[in-house]
Amino acid sequence: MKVTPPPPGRIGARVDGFDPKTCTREQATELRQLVYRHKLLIFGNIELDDLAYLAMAKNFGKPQIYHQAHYHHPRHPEIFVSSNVPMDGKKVGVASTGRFWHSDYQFFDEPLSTTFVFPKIIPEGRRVTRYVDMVQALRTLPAHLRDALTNATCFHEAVMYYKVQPWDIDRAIAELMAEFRKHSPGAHHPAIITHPVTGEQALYISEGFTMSVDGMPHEQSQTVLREVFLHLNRSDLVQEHEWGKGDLMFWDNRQLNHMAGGGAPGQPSRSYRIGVYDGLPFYVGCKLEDTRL
Ligand code: 7UC
Ligand code: FE
Repeated sequence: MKVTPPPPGRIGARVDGFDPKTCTREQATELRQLVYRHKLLIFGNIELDDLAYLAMAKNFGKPQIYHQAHYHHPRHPEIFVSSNVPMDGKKVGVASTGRFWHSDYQFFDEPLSTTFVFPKIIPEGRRVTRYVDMVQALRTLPAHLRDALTNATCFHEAVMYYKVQPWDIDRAIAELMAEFRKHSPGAHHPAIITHPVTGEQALYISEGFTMSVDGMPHEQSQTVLREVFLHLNRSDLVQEHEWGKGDLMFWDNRQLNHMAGGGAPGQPSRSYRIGVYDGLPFYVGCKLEDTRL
């Protein structure tokens, strides 16, 4: 295996020569240490069928089953399908997921620690995923925002990104939102979190899911968040990573916000995500059910 680390101050190591079919728990443990360090790994030259992908992911922890079943692969519920191409003549998964700044499952009490994404049908055009290094974002955060967020918690929810499905026709948006909130009511987390392995602090706020700063008057909370979102869009913080056939992405949700970018709009595209709980608390002080691993 050949690891090419990113230039200093950047995220993302390239890993060549990784064979997912012979991956063991020990090797996965080593690669997890590498992802905590570089925040993102891109494995090159990967060929994987669905079962082998799932078997590999299990070495890294416990695969997640997404809370909405219409995202699931028809035979493997652990595979979250982002696709605009039918499978066996049927709609599969959800088209163009995650095209907004977020950290996966931030809106649950136990967020998703790590994410694999494996593109299966590669769209035409420039294919990138964008990331913001949230450790760097915290280091460069203007002092008045850091002061406002120190010891604060924020509320996160995903209802605004519910993707309307065929069976929702003729139903009121208010009813769809109430139904969504029943099984996914949102979650509160510290605005600044401490990584359980590296001990580094990161800002844990995203434009997609973070709704408010707890206990702050509404106007003030909106102002603080708007300023934080502007900061997170700073061109020196946003990093683009291009991908193509055979690339397998793996990243640490504790330290990154990400935004999916397909190819050109409307191009056929399909990718398979497997979210993996790594068995550690999401942040120091985060409650964890011990049944994970
Ligand atoms: O369809 C999507 O963009 C999915 C998004 C609302 N959630 C992904 C996640 O794991 O947080
Ligand atoms: Fe995502």
